Amino acid sequence: MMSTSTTCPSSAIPWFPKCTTDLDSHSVAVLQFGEELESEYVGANDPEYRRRRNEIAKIASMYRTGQPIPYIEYNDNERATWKALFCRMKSMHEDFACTEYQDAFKVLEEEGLFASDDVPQLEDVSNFLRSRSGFSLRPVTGLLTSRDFMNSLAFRVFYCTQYIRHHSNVFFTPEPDVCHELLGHAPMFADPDFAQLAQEIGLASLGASDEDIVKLSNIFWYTIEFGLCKEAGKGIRAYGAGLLSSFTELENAFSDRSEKRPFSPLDAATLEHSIVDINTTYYVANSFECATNQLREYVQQHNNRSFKLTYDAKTGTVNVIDKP
Ligand code: NLE
Ligand code: FE2
Repeated sequence: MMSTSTTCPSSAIPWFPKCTTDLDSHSVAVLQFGEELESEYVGANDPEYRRRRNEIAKIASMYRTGQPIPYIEYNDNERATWKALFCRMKSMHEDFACTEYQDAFKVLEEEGLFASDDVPQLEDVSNFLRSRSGFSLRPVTGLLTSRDFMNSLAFRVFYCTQYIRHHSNVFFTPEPDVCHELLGHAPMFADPDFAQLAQEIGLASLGASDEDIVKLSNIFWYTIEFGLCKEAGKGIRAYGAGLLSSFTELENAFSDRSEKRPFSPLDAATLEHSIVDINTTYYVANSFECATNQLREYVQQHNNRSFKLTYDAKTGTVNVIDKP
């Protein structure tokens, strides 16, 4: 997932976006198993599925900041995949999802944005999130570099795929797809404390060294993507999107087969993981606020940038301040 286009001599600061329109030049997906569909999971041998994915990806590749996200008319097959996963996950969320997730999910249902019979539209969900936490969604064709993906979070922009997983593997896919973005990520971005945690990871990634990007993307992985948290009276709950959108992953996290550790950014930063298999280790945060403070401290001590940044929430821009 590492970027090659933005690598540069260790003394130079890698280019980074200063505002959301800057994202337009850096939202080109890099392929892993995305468009090439090499993985057994992602419909490699289904030409109709490949055609459809490319069709949807093309829409995302033409997207520019400020435009509404084009609606996709999902077909019967795609809607059936959504419905199967939606119903299965919904039955698990009451026992395993954190309260913030459940609360936002309820509102999404009440507002008619989430229902089992059709795939929600990114544009509608993006508008909902903007009104809740200032986060908005932006369509993307597939996996980006870790750097580009995390950079956008600094501006409260979250890249979302719009294609849907292959119907042969509904309950686990190694790739992000629209089900993962919506069932996993979207409800969490409605919560202000969670939104803050995600933005802090983004801000730390701006102009970071390649080495620090790897560490931050591991932290992202073990929090936003696969994080667990403690809840008073309820024990451990899931807040990571890869758990909330996958029956197989969620079941694994709450079984004895996986290790649970207290969240430590320093530890998570160097813990490797496979991107095609379920995880063997998960980190449990005390709260989003606590995780954000831990992250700030980690960044201060370990992120070796030669400059400081401030974020202006009113204009959505970052200002670079040279370190004294
Ligand atoms: N394994 C997740 C799912 O099936 O929804 C997707 C993870 C994407 C990082
Ligand atoms: Fe994700």
